Amino acid sequence: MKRFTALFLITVFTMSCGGTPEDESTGRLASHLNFYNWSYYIGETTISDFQDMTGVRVRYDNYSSNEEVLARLQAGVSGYDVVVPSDYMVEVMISLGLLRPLNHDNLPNIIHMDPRFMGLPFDPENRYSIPYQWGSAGIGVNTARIPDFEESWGLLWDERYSGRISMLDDMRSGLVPALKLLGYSVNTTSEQELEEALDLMIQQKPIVKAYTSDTYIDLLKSGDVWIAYGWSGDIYQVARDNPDIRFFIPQEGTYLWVDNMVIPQKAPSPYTAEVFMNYIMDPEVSAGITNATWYASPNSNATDYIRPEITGDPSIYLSDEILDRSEFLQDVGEQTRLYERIWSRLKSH
Ligand code: N2P
Repeated sequence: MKRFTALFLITVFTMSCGGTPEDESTGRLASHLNFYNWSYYIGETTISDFQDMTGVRVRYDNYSSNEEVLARLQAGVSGYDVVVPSDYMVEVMISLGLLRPLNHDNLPNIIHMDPRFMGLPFDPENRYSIPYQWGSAGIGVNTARIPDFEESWGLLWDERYSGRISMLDDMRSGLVPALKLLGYSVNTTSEQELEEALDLMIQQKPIVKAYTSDTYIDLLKSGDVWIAYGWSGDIYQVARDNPDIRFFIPQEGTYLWVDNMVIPQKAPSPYTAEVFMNYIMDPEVSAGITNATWYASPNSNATDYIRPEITGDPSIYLSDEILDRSEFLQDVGEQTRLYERIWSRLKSH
């Protein structure tokens, strides 16, 4: 009897902490899944449908930069089952041993994926990562306030719009407009080039209202910001309700990214995480995400379920030609320190 009570107490205790554990051998899913994703990056019913289908409760939490996720994983935060880093960050995380290899037997929906987004250099065999969504960076403009402008990164430096400009807030994407204006690569490791980019950013700082990678959506909506450097889908999400908002890719070129689902090495429920990843690769589920976020889907079979104004928009579904000549961010290895220093000098200036 005593033994029974003890067992009962242990069970109740475990359930209240982390819920029931998964068991891959019997196919039993965990009672909870912790999903850590970019903000404004999910379909309307993506999570609730998964919960209804499986009975797994999803704890959903958001971030707005790759460096934020990396810092958490490096600090040993072990609660996440699925996170969604971009290309270069997958490479960084693999090299630091922070990710867990995937069991492809649990991912049969992989057949739906667009081959152009599989086997990319940061994870050539998709051992650790499966693409989630992709897109570009550019500028959102409130054309009611600024009817005429040149499609250049230079718009972000136009003093007439002082206090109405917002910039992405991380050391890699944050430097892209300055590097592109100067004609340099977004992956430069030249100290000289980065110093020049920093000078430009310092010159711009007094007219910038905010460095932010998530609140610019609200700032554009409210009219506090008229020119936002941001990611394609985020700006399209504002434009959907306000036709005065326009997104463009500056003529100097930009960077593209693919964000990818990965399982951290210390994930509490890696099998349930794979079941979730497989669910996301279902064409209709992936289309549901694109229809809400206006980011492109890396799932070939999702196209039929995506609204035609999205698949037909050349600034969202970029042509192969633009894809070929655009840069992706890459892991710059040791030189990451240089970027960290440049970025913190900008912030403390
Ligand atoms: C969604 C952000 C898209 C991620 N808010 C950029 N990699």
